[in-house]
Amino acid sequence: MNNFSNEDFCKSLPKIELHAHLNGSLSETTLIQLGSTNSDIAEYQKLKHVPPHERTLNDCFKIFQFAHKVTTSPNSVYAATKNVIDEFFLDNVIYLELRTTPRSEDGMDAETYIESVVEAIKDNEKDILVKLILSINRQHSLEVCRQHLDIILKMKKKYPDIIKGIDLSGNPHHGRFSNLQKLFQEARDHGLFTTIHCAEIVNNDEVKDILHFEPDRIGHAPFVHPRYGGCAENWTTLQKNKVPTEFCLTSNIISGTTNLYENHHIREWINNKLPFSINTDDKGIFHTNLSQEFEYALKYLALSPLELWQISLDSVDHTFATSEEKSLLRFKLEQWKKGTF
Ligand code: 6MZ
Repeated sequence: MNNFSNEDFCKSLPKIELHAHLNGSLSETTLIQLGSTNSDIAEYQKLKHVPPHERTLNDCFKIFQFAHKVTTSPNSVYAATKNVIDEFFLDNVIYLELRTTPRSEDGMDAETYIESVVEAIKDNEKDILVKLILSINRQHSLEVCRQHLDIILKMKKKYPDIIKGIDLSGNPHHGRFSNLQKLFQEARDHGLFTTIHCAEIVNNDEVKDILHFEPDRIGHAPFVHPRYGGCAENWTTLQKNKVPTEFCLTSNIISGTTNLYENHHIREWINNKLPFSINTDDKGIFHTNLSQEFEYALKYLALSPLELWQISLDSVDHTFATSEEKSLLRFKLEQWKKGTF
């Protein structure tokens, strides 16, 4: 193998990012460019500096408003999206599935919001393939979720090559998947892939509903395995369904769902040979990037460089890309491997 340091290896490895929320991914440079005040920037980045035992998942959800304050016009949403894509490209991410929640602001309705994100994706000229997942926020009323789904379906018809999936996210202390399941089924019937944030708190009844729905992917899943407060029945279902899980190591550490990288629940997936990908979640809020997340996996989970390459390759299977696009991504990874190992 080339004489890479761990850091250089993880940076150079072509990577697949499947779980990145647009407004949580804004960098300090972007916040400054979009006119954030110094105190708002400090608030947006504050989690990093709060001692672990004093952070909660609820604290994280207060932080997004500081990004939302500056992404209130079509131009700022466009610029934010463009910067996020460029930053992932510079981190050698070759495929990015960005997700975001439709939002209405004065002078920008939810359709215009989505159009602005799509425009930035269409204008991307860098060598990174970008797709969009639209999020339903579980904190919203059923009526708002319904309205958002109608807009999402309309936009998906207009941009079928870009808008690929629908996500359920937001504060897990609010809302229930069972109340929204029909909407997700409708989205699926219209050809959208589904990914659901799952078990960010201990909630075995909801996890059961999510796993029986058999989404294309689930996000995080810290409290599914019995060792972490999940129940045996759900773990058995997951082992049977083999739904790919999107892991976000640093996000779980900073939001307090995991205490140490070494103890991360990803181990159960590795030990049981279950499918997964490694992702950033909110690289701005959690001060990370995908190379760093891979480096943590190398360091704390005792994975080898070749195993990290294999994770990148396997992640291609879990993308919402077309089979031609997947072939191209696999080709890039194989080429890189030939020149590296
Ligand atoms: C659940 C999350 C999240 O949509 O405005 N979001 N939902 N769990 C997480 N892990 C900590 N991280 C982000 O990006 C910000 C929104 O994404 C969801 C939240 O609803 C947040 O408001 P967008 O681009």
